[in-house]
Amino acid sequence: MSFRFPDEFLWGGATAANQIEGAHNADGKGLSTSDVQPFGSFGELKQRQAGDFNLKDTAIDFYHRYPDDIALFAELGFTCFRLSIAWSRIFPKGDELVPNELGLAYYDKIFDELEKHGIVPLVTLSHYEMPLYLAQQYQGWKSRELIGFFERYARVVFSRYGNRVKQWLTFNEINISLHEPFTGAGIPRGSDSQSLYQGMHHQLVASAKAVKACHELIPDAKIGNMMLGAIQYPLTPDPDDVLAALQENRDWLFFGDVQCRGYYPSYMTRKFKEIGVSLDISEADKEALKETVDFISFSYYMTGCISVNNKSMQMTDEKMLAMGKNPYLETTDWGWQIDPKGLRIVLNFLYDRYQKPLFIVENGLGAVDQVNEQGEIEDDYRIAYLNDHLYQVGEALQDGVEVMGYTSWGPIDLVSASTAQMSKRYGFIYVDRDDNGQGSLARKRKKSFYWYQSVIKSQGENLRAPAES
Ligand code: BGP
Repeated sequence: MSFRFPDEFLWGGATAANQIEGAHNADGKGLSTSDVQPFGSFGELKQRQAGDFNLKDTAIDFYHRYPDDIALFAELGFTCFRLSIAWSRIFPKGDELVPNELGLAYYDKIFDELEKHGIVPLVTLSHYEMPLYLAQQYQGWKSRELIGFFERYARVVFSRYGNRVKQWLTFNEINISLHEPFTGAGIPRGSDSQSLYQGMHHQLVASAKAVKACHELIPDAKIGNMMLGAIQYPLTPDPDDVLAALQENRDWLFFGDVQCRGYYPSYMTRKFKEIGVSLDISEADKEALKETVDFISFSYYMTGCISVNNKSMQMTDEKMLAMGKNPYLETTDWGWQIDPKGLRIVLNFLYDRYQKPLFIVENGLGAVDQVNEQGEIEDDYRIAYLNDHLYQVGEALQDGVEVMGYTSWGPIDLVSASTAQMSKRYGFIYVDRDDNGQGSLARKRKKSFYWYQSVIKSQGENLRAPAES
């Protein structure tokens, strides 16, 4: 690619506490919602019992191995690392008044280490977990009280780390709770739309309050929202399909609209009426929502199709997030449709809609890797996937879209969120651990490690045009 990404473009990788740290009950940490999801975010919930097995209890032991892992990120050339703080390390139950000092001290060490290597942290306040106690005692975000608990937590971490952390995100994939309410919001599964949207409203208010607190406490910081950016295309030009795709996309854009514009979009008034939802929105809530995010972040893995009348439309072979099949696209081994150009489309689409800087904070290929006889991992498929997506980011930059950076998902192998597997690997760095928890946890550079290193070094100049163009 003759194009060079801007000098200030941030390159890195993204993770979440519960998928890498392990040490699930160390140093005063409380149980989190993730600790009762041993089968992943869409799997059955299981109350903790002595001696039971949960891959995430140790995960990849980042809790203890972070100095070596961060050194590897530095070797890759990362200028940015996305991680999340486990809320239950800071407030083990969630409704305490005083934070857990040992939990706070742990993240001090992480930020020190990143600083040592000149890597800028991008921190998610809540990535698919919260103190379990809040889910059990308050039914999670269904309760308005969580707004105050979350604001207290946010203020504590902003005050503590504000001198070193200048980039923040509020809730990971906030829109996913409409599909799976327990994982991100601790709301009981099977709750009706009224409870779901009320819970989402509480989260949106809490997100805005965190934005306000961040602006107050760290004036030179930027804080963004985070959405799962899976755009839906109409399967055919039938206006019914086009309208259905518009409406389907509004299910996730609704969150962005509130977080970027500061008020509910008018199309939700009709929708709420039609589905019989009547929200409790106070004047104070409306005022709070006016504090909008500085930038928009999103994850990008796949796109889907929508059709109303076309009976021949098939669904992807994905148990959790099945989408309408697009005849032009291939899928990953986990049934996610691979659509590099869709990333350029989403970037342009969001920029046209909001005119705010965008940050791609997740993208990557979950695949089974084989260690060959020479002990190497030749993950050319991952290189191809990432090359094609990053190439489209370059195209979007040339379209004039403001893109702050790109953090690929899981730069080091980690436990998958949806299926809680180690075998669904995303990393440039291999971790010797299998789905049963067997393995030495040793780290090893894959072929993609050297590839990503060279992409960062060349500021994207060595990305190759996709084969078909
Ligand atoms: C996103 C989540 C991540 C992550 C990723 C990949 O939805 O924010 O936590 O895990 O998807 O999904 P999976 O791990 O299920 O392959």
